[in-house]
Formats: sequence, C-alpha cells, structure tokens
Amino acid sequence: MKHALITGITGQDGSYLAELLLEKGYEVYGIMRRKSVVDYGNVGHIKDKVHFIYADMTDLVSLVNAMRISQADEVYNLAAQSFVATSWEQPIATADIDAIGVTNMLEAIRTVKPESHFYQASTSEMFGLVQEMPQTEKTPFYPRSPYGVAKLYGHWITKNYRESYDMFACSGILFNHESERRGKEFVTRKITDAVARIKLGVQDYVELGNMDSKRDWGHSKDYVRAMWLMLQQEKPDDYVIATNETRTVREFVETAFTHVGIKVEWRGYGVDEVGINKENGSIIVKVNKQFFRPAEVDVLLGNPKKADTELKWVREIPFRELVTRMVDNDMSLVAEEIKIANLK
Ligand code: NAP
Ligand code: F7E
Repeated sequence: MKHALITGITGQDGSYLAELLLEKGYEVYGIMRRKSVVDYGNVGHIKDKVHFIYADMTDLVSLVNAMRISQADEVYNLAAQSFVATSWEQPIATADIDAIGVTNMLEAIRTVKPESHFYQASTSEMFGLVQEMPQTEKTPFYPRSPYGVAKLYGHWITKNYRESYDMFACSGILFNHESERRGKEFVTRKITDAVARIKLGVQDYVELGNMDSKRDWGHSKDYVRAMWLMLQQEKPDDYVIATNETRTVREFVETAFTHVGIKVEWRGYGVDEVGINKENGSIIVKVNKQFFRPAEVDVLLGNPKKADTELKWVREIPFRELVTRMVDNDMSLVAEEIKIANLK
C-alpha cells in the first residue's frame, strides 16, 4: 500500500485529491494547521479515513516530523496562501508559505525519504503579463502579483532540487480550476453564491471588479487527476494543465444567471457598468473599484498538449457543466440556510 502526504488537504484541491487517493487504496496523510476551533475544511466527510498531522509550511521541523510519521512515497505540496488579492496585503506571509515553504518541504523529503515523488502546485499566475498565446511549458514567465512571484520561486526551486539532487520532483502549472468547494472570495464561487441568493430573493445584487478579465477555467476534480498522473511517470517533468478555452468574468456571470432562468442585459462601461435583470429591470450586477487589483493578469489561456500526449490526461467536465454544478450546489446551500432561518 502506497503512502501519500498532502499539504493543503483541507483546501479545495486537497479534498478532491484525498478522495482520489483513498479510492486508489493509498494510506493518506494530511497536514493541518492548528486553529482555535478544530476545522477539517473540505475533508470533514472523510476525516476518519485520513491521518492528520499538525504542521505548518513555515516550520521545517514540523514538516520533517510529517515525513517521519507518514513515510510518504508521494508528497503533494498543495498548501499555499492562494488568494491573489491577499498577496498584496500579506506579501511576506505569502512568500514564507508559497516560496520558502516549498524549500522547507523539499528539505524535509531530502532528510527523511529522498526517493519520494514530489508534486509542486505551480500556477498559471506565473505567466502574468502573458508573453505569448496560448501559454505552454516553454512560455517565459512574467508574474504580476506577490503570489505569482512567490510561486515562481517554488517552481524554480522544485526544478533545481530535481537537477541538483536527482529528486523525483514535478511541477504542475495549473490554470484556474474551480468547484463546489471553492472559497467564496474567488470570483467564480462569489458569483454562483450571489446568483443563488439573488434568485432566492435574499440578496439584491453582486459587486465585482474587472469584468473583462479572461480566465481558462476547469474543474478541480479533473485537475487533481493530472497531479497523480505526473507522479506515476518514469521521469519527473513539468506540465501545463488547462482547457485551452478562455472566457471573461462577464461570460461567467451570464452563464450562471442563465442557468437559473435570469437573462442579464449589460449597460454602461468600466466602473459604471451594470447588469440588469431583463425581465424586471432590477440591477443585479454592479462594478466596485474595491475589487480591482494593483496589477492585473488580463488573460490566461493554456495549451495542455504535452499533458494530453504524455500523461493521457483529458478534461471531463466542460465549462458549462462546471458553472451549473456550482450554481446548483449554491442553490441547495442557500435554500437550506433560508429554511433554517425561517424555523428560528
Ligand atoms: P485553497 O483551497 O486555498 O487551499 C489552500 C490550502 O493550504 C488549505 O488547506 C490551507 O489550510 C493550506 N495552508 C495555507 N497556509 C498554510 C500553512 N502556512 N501551512 C500549512 N497549510 C497551509 O487552494 P486550492 O485552490 O485548493 O489550491 C491548491 C494549490 O494549488 C495551492 O498551492 C494554490 O496556490 C495552487 N493553485 C491553485 C489553482 C486554482 O485555480 N485553484 C491554480 C493553480 C495553482 P487552512 O485550511 O488551514 O487554511
Ligand atoms: O480572480 C477578476 C480578478 O480571485 C479571477 C487562484 O486559485 O487562480 C486563482 O487566482 C479574475 C481576476 O482568481 C472579482 O481581477 C473580477 O482577474 O477568482 P480569482 P485568480 O486571481 O485568477 C490562479 C491560477 C491561482 O493560482 C490562484 O491561487 O477575476 N475579478 N471581479 C474578481 N476576482 C475576485 N476574487 N473577486 C471579484 O469580485
């Protein structure tokens, strides 16, 4: 039986990856941060099947301990301060976790079990101000946020440990992937949660930032399969994981509202743009400068050809299904919330 250690197991990807590895018969270990109230995040439903170890990416000793306890054959480093907007508010914490944290994990592996296979959660944010379309493994990087800069360090240190110590260390350059378990501060979940609240009559409108920003959005469940595939190859390498489709935030909004039977009509430009419910004329989308970033990544579009060819990785959940799954999930959650509030 293989042992796997997942950092960031309580997050979106960590939870889907833990489910996948349990299905495959792995003994799954996950690191958790100590909090004042115990919180299993997205893995509450499988908490009895996972071995939890208290550790932190900024604490090398705790990671060495996690390696000693788990004796992991495969280490998936998913832990990160992952919200780009917060990386301007907490640039140093972001660097400690997302950059130095990677070296901590690699050193822990090198000390305890250097033959372990290592996966690093790299990101399309490293392409930032994109230098070519679409982006591939060969596209030069130009990060545009403290998050992107920190992740670029993590990417290169992974490659460096592979070349310096012959470690089986891979980076997945994953483009945006979302799900029903996505944090509500990210634009997709913010939209689907708001669409459910507006449809069910408990919210009037949603305020967003840059509506023209374009992203290559897939589903997390498909993307964690790619992580596992990378660690099963004969040789370690880096791969772009993406859908090769890109859409604006505005298109995401339209698709989500359409799914609940609301047609949005757009009026005005820039910060004055509003989305109107065509049926009754009410404003359901506004733009608020507060959600703009100091430097933006305008467009991302990834070419996953190498992953298709070498990993035989295919995306199974198309864009529309991603959106409808998220909206349906939020409709159920908000309806339940309303039911409970009415019982009080
Ligand atoms: P997420 O939901 O924000 O999960 C982040 C995880 O990291 C959580 O489990 C969090 O634990 C943990 N964490 C944060 N700081 C930590 C620390 N100091 N020590 C230990 N654990 C810590 O992120 P995700 O969407 O699943 O993404 C997974 C990884 O892929 C991240 O590295 C992210 O940067 C990267 N990535 C994501 C995307 C995407 O579109 N989702 C694309 C490319 C790359 P708590 O529960 O305690 O907060
Ligand atoms: O923003 C725009 C915003 O916060 C997407 C992380 O998983 O993917 C994610 O980073 C776009 C940006 O994700 C709002 O300006 C407009 O252009 O959902 P997001 P992200 O920044 O792309 C990458 C690949 C990662 O690695 C990260 O960890 O949407 N946008 N209005 C907005 N964004 C937010 N959050 N909120 C708004 O109101």
